[in-house]
Amino acid sequence: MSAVSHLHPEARDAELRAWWMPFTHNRYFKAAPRMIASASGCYFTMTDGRRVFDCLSGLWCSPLGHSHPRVVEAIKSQVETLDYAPSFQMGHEAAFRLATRIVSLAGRPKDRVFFVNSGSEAVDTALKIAVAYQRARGEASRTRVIGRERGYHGVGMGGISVGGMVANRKMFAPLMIPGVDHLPHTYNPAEMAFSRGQPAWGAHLAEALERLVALHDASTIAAVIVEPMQGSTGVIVPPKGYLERLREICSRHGIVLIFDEVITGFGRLGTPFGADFFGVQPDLTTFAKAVNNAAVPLGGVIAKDEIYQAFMTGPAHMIEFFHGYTYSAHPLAVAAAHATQDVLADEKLIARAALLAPVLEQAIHTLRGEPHVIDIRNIGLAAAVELAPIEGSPGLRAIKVFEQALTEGFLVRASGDCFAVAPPFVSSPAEIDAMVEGLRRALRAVAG
Ligand code: PXG
Repeated sequence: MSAVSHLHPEARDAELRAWWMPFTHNRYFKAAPRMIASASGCYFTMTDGRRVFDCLSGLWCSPLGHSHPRVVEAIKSQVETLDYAPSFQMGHEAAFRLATRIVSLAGRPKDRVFFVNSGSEAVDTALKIAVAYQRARGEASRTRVIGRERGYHGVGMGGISVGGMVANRKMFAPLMIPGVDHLPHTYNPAEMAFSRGQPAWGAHLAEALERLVALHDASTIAAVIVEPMQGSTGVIVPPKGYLERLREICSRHGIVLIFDEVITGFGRLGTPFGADFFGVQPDLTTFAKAVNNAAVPLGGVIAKDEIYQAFMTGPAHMIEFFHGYTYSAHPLAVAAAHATQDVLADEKLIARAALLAPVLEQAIHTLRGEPHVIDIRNIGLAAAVELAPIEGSPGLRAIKVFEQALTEGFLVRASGDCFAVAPPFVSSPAEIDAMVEGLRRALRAVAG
């Protein structure tokens, strides 16, 4: 029980009414609010004092755990020195250093970084770069962008257009960018249920891109955007050979390949980026979340040097790309990112995520056979458990498991009839085992 829920219902309603919460069942939540008071390491503390293990690293964004002392210190000292600096025709040194660090971690030292403040902004920025790049290189007819069913690319107008989650799209059709098409998703439970890591079946699904090229003609297609691993929709892992095939088709037809690495960037798969894990390099990479442990909003796009160079024409005093945000490369976000990158490197946390991945895989697959579990998927330090829906009430089973797990002391993320976990890189194997046992108890408690 939170402090707010101790109030008389009318007082509680007044207290809670003004905030229209994002991606939330507002009325359901406000009837029984779940309030977080503080966070430290892998645990949240609720307003009633209960400690809850953070099974999803926030919303996939806090791999170091919360309030890491080095991140806290970096932000404190930055706000005292330079709280804000305009990034339009001015700069601050730490932002340049951060861009250099990011391209070096990505193993793409010649490439460039455009800073934004969220995953959604990173996606819309990447789509704009792709379309403008095609025009700059004399391919102005390439305006079409291709996403994928079940994809999540944030909530900007571009992101929902290429996104493939129906609920996020259906209300907003008139606002979407025209000329978008979608690849089929790669999930086929009959072929891949309970796979560990990448499913062996499904590389041929990338051929759907050839069909879209045949349908629309390559001369109309600017870019393809995919998450290397589809996170939000419930850890849908690309089949072996699938991303390689997409890469090959894009290269052959002059299509920009965008990897949306908002979840997979900075270590979630046990490698710096998803591109490293799968051995496939995109032309543009979006990132956000773990870049600075989410202590201050920050995102960005890594662009191949060749793409950047296509913009660098015309007189040197002219702006080359008419795009940017008031808070691009915000000093506090950048300071938090340097500290996060220091900790990831000094404590070898990406390697630690790789070491924990088999611990999670082993543990999570022991949930096979628990009530209503119809699939379990995992890759790197991420996993999802798919539940059979309650007839007539899709999504309700996962909400019940989510609530029960919270009672057991574990905060998971429910989406549809699936719940996902992606624990902090600083978790111990014992904490991962305890998390899975907590989930087992929750599954059993809500069975029936
Ligand atoms: N791209 C991808 C691949 C994402 O996962 C975004 C873009 C948008 O990022 P912002 O910062 O604008 O929210 C995301 C965000 C979930 C969950 O439950 C996933 C996200 C956000 C919140 C919840 O899986 N991903």
